[in-house]
Amino acid sequence: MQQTPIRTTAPEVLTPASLSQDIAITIVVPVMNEQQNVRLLYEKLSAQLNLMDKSYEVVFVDDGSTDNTFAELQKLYEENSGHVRVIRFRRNFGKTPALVAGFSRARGQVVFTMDGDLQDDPEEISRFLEKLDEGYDLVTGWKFPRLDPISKTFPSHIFNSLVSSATGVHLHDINNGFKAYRREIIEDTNLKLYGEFHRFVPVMAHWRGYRVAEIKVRHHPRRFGVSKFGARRFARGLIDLLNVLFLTSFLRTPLRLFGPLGFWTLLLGILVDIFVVGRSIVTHVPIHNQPLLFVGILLMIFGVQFILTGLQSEMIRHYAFQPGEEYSIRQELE
Ligand SMILES: Nc1nc2c(ncn2[C@@H]2O[C@H](COP(=O)(O)OP(=O)(O)O)[C@@H](O)[C@H]2O)c(=O)[nH]1
Ligand SMILES: [Mg+2]
Repeated sequence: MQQTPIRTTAPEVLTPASLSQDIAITIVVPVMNEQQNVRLLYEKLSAQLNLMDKSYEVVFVDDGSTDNTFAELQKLYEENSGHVRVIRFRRNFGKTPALVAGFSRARGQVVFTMDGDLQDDPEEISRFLEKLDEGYDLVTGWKFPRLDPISKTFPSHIFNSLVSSATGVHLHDINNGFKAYRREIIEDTNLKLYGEFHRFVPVMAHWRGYRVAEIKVRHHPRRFGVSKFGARRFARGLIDLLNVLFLTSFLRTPLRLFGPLGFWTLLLGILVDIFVVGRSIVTHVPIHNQPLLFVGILLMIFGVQFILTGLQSEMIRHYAFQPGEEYSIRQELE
């Protein structure tokens, strides 16, 4: 891969894996119950990567599969040791932890993530690399046309529009598992991935100043096995969106969110009660006979609570602060 001539800043933390970077590409494949797919996928992947003449490793993360996925992976490992690595979780922990486990072991200069169900096409790998060479740090795939049932594509469309308008990161297919990362991103200890945050990596990476791009990729319908992403995970995605919005905009300055909110609520409460008092002077209706009085009181209490929440959040922020987390360096000339 063509690199910029200027030295890139060394990762802040050197993991043992990053010390032996002699592999061009790592492909991390999270799998859950994909017994019929993993071998075919590996065969396609290795054929493609051999064709491209790149050194590579494929890290499968078996996330508590209850079928024969692990047995299949074990066979693949025995037949292709050196190229295949397998991590097996004790139980199902979710896609994000699986990707994080894969990242922590990846040795490649470029790290791909890819679904294990043969819906992503390994032939697209070279197009991802070309895009990275244009100077991007993260390239994410846009399944086009997407060959999934409407019950998946419709919610996904809504989700993508929501994320796009809420975050300002305009991607068409944020949930796509097929992505390529420059090593720096996966070594960035400030990109904290937990819960179901894997889908928001482009948003968080963009927010830290990484250059994010999208390319259209070919997509295949699922042939074997079943989809695991249904309505429940969609709902979790929405909650996570709110969370990510908060984390990327106000985490570092919580009082800026809660302060104005509290101030305006408090002010509104005060104005409402001033109005109540004024009205009682004019109409001689005692204030305690005016239900609006209590609305005003409630608003004032909420306002004070918001401000206190903001101050408490600032306190947590103060103690949790770590030097270096508020910036992200692209290059250093020294
Ligand atoms: N590690 C892990 N992988 C998962 C989990 N659920 C699904 N996957 C994998 O994520 C990829 C995409 O899942 P899939 O069910 O095809 O989702 P869809 O393409 O959105 O229908 C596949 O490789 C699955 O095996 C999970 O709970 N943990
Ligand atoms: Mg799929």
